[in-house]
Amino acid sequence: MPIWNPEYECLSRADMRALQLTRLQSSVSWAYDNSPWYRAVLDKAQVSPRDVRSLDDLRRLPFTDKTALRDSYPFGLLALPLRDIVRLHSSSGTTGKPVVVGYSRADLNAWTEVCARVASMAGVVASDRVDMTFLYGMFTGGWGMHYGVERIGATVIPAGAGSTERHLMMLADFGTTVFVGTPSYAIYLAEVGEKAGVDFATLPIRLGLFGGEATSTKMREEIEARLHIRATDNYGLSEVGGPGVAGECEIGLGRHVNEDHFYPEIVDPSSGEPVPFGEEGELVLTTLTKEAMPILRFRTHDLTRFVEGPCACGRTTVRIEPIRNRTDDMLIIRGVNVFPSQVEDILFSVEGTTPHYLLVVERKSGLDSLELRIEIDARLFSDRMAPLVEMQEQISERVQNVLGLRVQVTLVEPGSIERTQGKSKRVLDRR
Ligand code: DLL
Repeated sequence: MPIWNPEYECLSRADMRALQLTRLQSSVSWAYDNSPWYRAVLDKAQVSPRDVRSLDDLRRLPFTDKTALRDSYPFGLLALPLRDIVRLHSSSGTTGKPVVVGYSRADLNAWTEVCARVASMAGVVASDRVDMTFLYGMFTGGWGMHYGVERIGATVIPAGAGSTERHLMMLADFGTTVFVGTPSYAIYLAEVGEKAGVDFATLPIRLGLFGGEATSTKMREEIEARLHIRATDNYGLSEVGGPGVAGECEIGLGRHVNEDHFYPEIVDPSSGEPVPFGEEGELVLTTLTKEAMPILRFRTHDLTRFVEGPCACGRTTVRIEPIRNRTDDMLIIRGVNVFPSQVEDILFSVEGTTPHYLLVVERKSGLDSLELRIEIDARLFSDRMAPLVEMQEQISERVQNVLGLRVQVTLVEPGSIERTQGKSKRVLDRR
């Protein structure tokens, strides 16, 4: 498959490192000279841009955490005056103030480039018709992928988070070939379509670009089977600009990082020290080209590992494994550490479950309790209780065996767990 920008995506390792160093040096200097926030942070840590003589010197710089972005709300991290900012986005923080991100004209151009790369990597070509189902608005997903896909020359259908019936109508009438959105929404679209009698096998749709949240293997297989498409995954986050940080090529082993724009490190979440290559840790990103809001060593909280060796697709950019967990997703229940994805994998290993579930955590008489609510296949919902009880027992036994945790399993009616057009919420922590 063609590579969007071989000049950068296929650089030799030595040339990439040289480019990264030059860009890192100018990015740190730029932040120091133009962002009073970063000047204060670097002065406090007693490091100056001149101390960055090699890529390893990056470790001498302090981390940036989400609290820095919240504390500097709204414009404290900008390194350009507002008259030079041509776009603002913000992340959908559930508590407190959102994180605000500013872009200069050059930033928008670079963002479009990295989004074009991930779309092209996934297989989007100029003749495609692309249904954008991400929310347009302050969320970075809609606009970022919109411009990326448009740069490739494909036809963008900017329907956004509109009505599902309308998406289905356009899918048929416009001959849409590519879906862009969250995996949760793809499942929902399949569900609504199937109910309305749509036969996806007969529609031209062939490819899905999923991002914004993790996709489990089961979810991915289910989407592929129900929508009759090939699913791909891409990753990004608002703080460093939005989608376009990393994407999946046709080989599918890891996600290529656009490392000429984002310098990735993987560190031990507790010590902050780099982990040996190939071991799991927290992804830390430094922007190498952002003018309006350079970010140094951002703690993403996303857990991943570097993938060894060159990729058969021909790109030489470093790869990371798909992200399943965040450090701050981990629940501690009666002293047991549990990632929601572990529970998800167990649920999905049982015949007859669906991808719709919710983990409810409560504290009852001083003790934590975990309830797993899961929708089951409509065909299993009947007057006969025996198969349901058996299934319930099977799930709780597996959870007990794998996680050493007793949980309450509640099988709920098909359609009773809330559906979303954006990112789904899997955990309800009532403690
Ligand atoms: O979700 C940016 C984005 C939009 C990426 C569209 C891809 C496509 P935020 O709302 O700031 O930005 O959320 C960022 O979402 O730190 C991850 O925890 C999670 N995330 C994003 N993409 C993936 C993915 C956008 N492909 C946070 N796999 C990140 C797993 C993902 N998690």
